[in-house]
Amino acid sequence: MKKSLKKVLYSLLLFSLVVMGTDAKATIFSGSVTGEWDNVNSTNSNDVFSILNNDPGGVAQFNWGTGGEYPATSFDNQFTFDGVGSDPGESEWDVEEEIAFLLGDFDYRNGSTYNSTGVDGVDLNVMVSLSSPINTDYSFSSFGFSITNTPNNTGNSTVDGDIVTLGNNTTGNSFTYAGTEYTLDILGFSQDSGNTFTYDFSSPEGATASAGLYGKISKTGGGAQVPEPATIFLLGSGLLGLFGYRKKFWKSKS
Ligand SMILES: [Ca+2]
Ligand SMILES: [Ca+2]
Ligand SMILES: [Ca+2]
Repeated sequence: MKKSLKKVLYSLLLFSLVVMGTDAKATIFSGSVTGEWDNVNSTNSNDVFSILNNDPGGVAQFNWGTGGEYPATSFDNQFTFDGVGSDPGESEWDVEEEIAFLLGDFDYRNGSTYNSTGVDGVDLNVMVSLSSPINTDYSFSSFGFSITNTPNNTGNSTVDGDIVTLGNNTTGNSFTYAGTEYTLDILGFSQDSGNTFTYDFSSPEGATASAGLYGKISKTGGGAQVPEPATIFLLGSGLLGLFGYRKKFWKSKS
């Protein structure tokens, strides 16, 4: 009886060690991102806006309105996006699947403006270039940014602040590597280095609010559930502990 239990424990331990040794490593992806503003949603013929897409070497910029309304801000409204690894000498992103990573830095300068009442949104096209494990460019479809311009009538720049919302109907974009289909999903904005995400945030009148835009690469459809090495290690050490305990127990009894 004791021997057979020992045998079972030994085989379980051996099995866990073998599985641990052959466990498929998660793929590590690296590359760079550039962004481009596109497709302004403007519903008023008096609207004033412009796009300057210069992310490789600079930033992609979308401006709207004419500054000067309140509280004495001379500047207009501005979105900028600066993709990770988009500029010469800038480090690329480097991440395993299923882990959130920074796509780029987004700034929202909220001017107090005229001539922008009908500017309701703009699209951000995110181009992700993979440099490893494959060298390919993927152009991902547009992610819609909605703009809520609130009236400036309280005199409080925070209460009067305007809101930017990332369309939460953004669908993931797929690519294939080594016969496996992966999806890049946009997780949203984060203002705490990726700990929490939100689809919207506001910028007070006359101020600039910044956030990171984060994404995640996952196997499409979840893929096969491979146990994490850490889980197997715990299982292995648990068995070791159990085996050690049994050994000690038998010893003291004999
Ligand atoms: Ca750039
Ligand atoms: Ca404003
Ligand atoms: Ca406002």
